[in-house]
Amino acid sequence: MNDEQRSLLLRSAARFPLPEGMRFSYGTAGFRADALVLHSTMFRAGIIASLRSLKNDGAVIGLMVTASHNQITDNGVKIADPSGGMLSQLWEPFTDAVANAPDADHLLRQLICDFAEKEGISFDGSCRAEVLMGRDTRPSGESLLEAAKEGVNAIAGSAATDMGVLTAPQLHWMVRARNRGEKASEVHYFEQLAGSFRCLIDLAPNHGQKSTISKLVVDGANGVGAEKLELLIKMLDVSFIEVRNNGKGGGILNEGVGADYVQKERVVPDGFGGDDVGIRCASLDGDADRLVYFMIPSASGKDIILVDGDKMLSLFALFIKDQLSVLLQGDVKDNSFQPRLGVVQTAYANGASTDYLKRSGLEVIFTPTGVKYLHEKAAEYDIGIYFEANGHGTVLFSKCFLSWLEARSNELSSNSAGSDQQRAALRLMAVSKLINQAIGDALSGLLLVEAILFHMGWSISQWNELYHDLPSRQLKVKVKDRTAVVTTNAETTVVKPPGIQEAINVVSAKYPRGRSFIRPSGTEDVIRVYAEASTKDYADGLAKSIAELVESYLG
Ligand code: NG1
Ligand code: ZN
Repeated sequence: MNDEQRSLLLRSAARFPLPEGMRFSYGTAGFRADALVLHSTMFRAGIIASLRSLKNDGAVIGLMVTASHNQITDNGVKIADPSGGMLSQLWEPFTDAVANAPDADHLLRQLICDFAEKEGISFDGSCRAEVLMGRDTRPSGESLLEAAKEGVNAIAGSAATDMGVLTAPQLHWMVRARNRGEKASEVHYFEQLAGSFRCLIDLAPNHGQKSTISKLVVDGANGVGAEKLELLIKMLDVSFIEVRNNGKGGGILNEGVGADYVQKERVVPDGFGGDDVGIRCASLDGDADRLVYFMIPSASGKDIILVDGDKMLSLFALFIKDQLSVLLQGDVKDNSFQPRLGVVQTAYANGASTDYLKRSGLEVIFTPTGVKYLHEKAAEYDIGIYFEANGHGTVLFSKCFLSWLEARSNELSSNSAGSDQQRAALRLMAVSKLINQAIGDALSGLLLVEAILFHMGWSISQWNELYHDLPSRQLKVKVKDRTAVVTTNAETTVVKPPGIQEAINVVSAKYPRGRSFIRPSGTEDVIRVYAEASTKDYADGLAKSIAELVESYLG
């Protein structure tokens, strides 16, 4: 590193001092905290993104300013790798160390210089870094994004491109597209989603009835997803989707609205009520990477019937498996290639969903919470489908599978155009374009759900009947030190503090179909408790008992 670069870094870093007494951790999904204390973190995340780009020979890196489903006064930052996926876990310890470096000197000499040397990153100008940046609609976003830009600019020759207000998955999609040499603007994103959605609708057995698709009402969490969904609807030129909670009516981001609220509280979000009984409804979260569906069963209560990420996973898996089996039917020549289809869940998946998926002949694997783990696992399959119960997930198609599919589709179009097999191939190709393969995306997920329900001719109730969820309950317990809880076995077993797992087992065994686990949250300062059992009262009772155990061991 030459003197000029050194003094540039030192000068810029001195303008973004670390707030006293703060410790930041990259956690489950990037850095998150009260927006007021995040300027140094943003500046440093800008540096990390530039270094990551240099490490990848100038490939485009993404930097998204968002705190997703958290309250409006929070903010945060996620970094997207060249694939469009989350920042490599190998860089997380360095990222944490950079975020917590006490001063500019420490940051430069003890961290950046050493790390760059170890990673073979050179600052000689032979490679230029590029960072694409986006932010959600939080009021703090603009000034925090400026701080991140300064971080990028502190590495000479780096370019920060501000893409403005975007959903997190849009930014990840753009990073992926740019690095694949594909068109990567917002218009291209909308065109790809709209085009592949239309294609799936036109390939549906009942395509003549597309004008009869029943109404869908979407809760936009008063966030960026609402704004972007409205644009997408214009491009689709459809009238069956109505967007509510778009932030224009004075509602506050994520307050009493949004996918996290609906999934965790299981109640009707603001803006919905008695007039919506029986209608297909959906909720996005604050950065539109999560999606859940729900129904309001009666006008007289706040309860909802939740159709969560597990049900979406099951719907996608069922459709893809069906299309795959049609495509592979009786074709001796191509039977040599047997695509591997796998589904990935976390311990939060409802036990009934796992039973259903296994009964349907699917391979089910578990990982710890956080899409970075699920995504990595799903990528091991030809078609890997992953979802968290909270509605964050996507479908990944391997390069090898997509080339095979394309060849197969070309062959079928010359030999048996219009056959069931050809249509199955075209549907799978359309799914691979509609679904955001960089990361879970509420907008593309929503269009895929809609296309599959139309294909099947199903209402939301019929979809919901795929299996019956076991009643479940989630609680949060505030403790002195959440890091005191250490888990293993995809977070289903606690190894520290000693004795608590045995106590959890004893309590859970008292409830019919009782299952519960605890883990430290990666995004909030709490221990999360999950419990399920054969009735709602049992699930509530089990969750409460486990929360009391946590308090007695750690309170
Ligand atoms: P934590 O706070 O680590 O539980 C939450 C979600 C994750 C994931 C991240 C990122 C639950 C129980 N946990 O993580 O699934 O979505 O936020 O947003 O929903
Ligand atoms: Zn989110």
